[in-house]
Amino acid sequence: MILCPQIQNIVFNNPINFQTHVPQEVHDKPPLTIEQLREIFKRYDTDNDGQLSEEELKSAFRYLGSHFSYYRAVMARFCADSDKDGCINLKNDEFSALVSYAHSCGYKVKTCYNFA
Ligand SMILES: [Ca+2]
Ligand SMILES: [Ca+2]
Repeated sequence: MILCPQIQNIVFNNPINFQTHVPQEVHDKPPLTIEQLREIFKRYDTDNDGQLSEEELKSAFRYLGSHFSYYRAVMARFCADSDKDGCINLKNDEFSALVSYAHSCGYKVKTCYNFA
């Protein structure tokens, strides 16, 4: 490709750094609030039994952007499943404990750069 000298000058003196060029808005996303997390988890009770099963938890964490949704689902049950039935009850303290746990992970408004 032949460029006129003026263009060449611009191109070679202003290299674009693709490694560090991440759109600014990705960094500016605020973390999800407790209220937003509650709504998201409720949506993932897909069989509407008032409980979040392991599969439903994994799907919710995947939606939140977790690359380790299995681990997060295990940890969430460890922190929140107080009656140890394997599910998170959406109608009692288990749900609040789950939401606090997810909140502590600092998930942000959906981006593809969340590696939590
Ligand atoms: Ca369910
Ligand atoms: Ca339970």
